[in-house]
Amino acid sequence: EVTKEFTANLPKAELHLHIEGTLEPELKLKLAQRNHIDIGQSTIEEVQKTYDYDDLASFLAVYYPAMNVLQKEEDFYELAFAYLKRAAANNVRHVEIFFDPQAHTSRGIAFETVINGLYRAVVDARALNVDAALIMCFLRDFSKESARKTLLEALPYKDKFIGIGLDSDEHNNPPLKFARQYEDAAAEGLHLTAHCDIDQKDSIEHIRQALEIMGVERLDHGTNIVEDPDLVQFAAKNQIGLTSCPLSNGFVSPEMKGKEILELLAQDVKVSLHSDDPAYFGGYIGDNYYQLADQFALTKEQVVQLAKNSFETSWISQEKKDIYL
Ligand code: ES4
Ligand code: ZN
Repeated sequence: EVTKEFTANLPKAELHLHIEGTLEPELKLKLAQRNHIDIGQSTIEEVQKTYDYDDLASFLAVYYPAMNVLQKEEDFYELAFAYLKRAAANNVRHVEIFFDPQAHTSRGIAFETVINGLYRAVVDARALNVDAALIMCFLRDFSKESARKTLLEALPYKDKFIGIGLDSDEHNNPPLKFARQYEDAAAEGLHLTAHCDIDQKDSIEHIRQALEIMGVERLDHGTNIVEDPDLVQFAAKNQIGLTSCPLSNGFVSPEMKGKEILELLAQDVKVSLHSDDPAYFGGYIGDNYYQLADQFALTKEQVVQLAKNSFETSWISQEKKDIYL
C-alpha cells in the first residue's frame, strides 16, 4: 500500500548523492559540444549504451572519463542547479551533496572552479526552497598525500562545505589510510562521513575503523554492519546514520539489500534511503524509496521512519530538524 505518490510526496533529506553522478546524458552531450570534447558518442542512445556495468570497477570506468565534459565554473553550476531542480520536484527539502575535487584537479581543473560553480548553485537553491550544502570527498584510491594536498587546498573555502567523505574504490583502501586528514578536518569543525561499501573484502574492519577510531558521524552504505552485533549496538547508541542506496546496491550486488535495511530499522539504527549516482543507476531518491518499498513490502510506518532518519542524521541545525521530525 506504499504508492509511488506516497514516496514522491514524502518530505526527504538526500544525504548520499554524488553530484558527478547526476550528469544526465543530455547535459553530458551539451557540455561536450560546448567545450569541444570528443566523448566518443553523439546521441543520447549512444551514451546510454555505454552505461553497461555490473560491479564498481566497470561503473567507475564509465563514470570518471565522462567528467571530462566539466571544464568551466559554469559547467559545475549547471550540473548542480539541474540536480537541485530535480531534488525540489522529488520533495527533497534538504540535500548534502558529495563532490570529488580530485576527479577534476587531477585533469587540470582548478579547485576553485569546481567549488565556486557548485556553491553558487547551492546558494541559488534557496529560491527552489531546497536547503543545500556540500561535502568534499577524498578519492580513497589516490594517495594520502594527494588527500592532504586537497584538504589544504580546500581549507580557504571552508565556509563553502560542511564536511568530508571518502569514496571511490575501497578495495585495499581502508578508512585508516586517511586518519590524519579526518583528524585535521574534525579539528577545523568539519563533519565526518565515509563510504563503507556493501560486501567488501574487509567490510567489518573498515566499519570498525571509521566508527571507533575516526569518529565518523555517518557511514555511506555501511549495511554490512548487520554482521556484527557489537557494532550494530554502537551505531544505534550513538545515532550513527547509515545512508543506503537501494538502486545502486542492485547494480553491484544481486539485490537491493532490503533485508539488511529492515533488520537495521528493527534494531533502531538510523538507516535512511538515498540515490548515490542517480543518472547512472536508474533513478532519483523517490524511485529508491518506491522500489525498495515495493519489492520488500515495506509499511508506510517503515517508509516514514526511513525519511525521518534522513533528517535526524543530517547536518542541518536542530531548529531546522524540528520542522521535519
Ligand atoms: C561511487 Cl557507487 C560508488 N562507489 C564508490 N565511489 C563512488 N563515487 C561515486 N559513486
Ligand atoms: Zn556513494
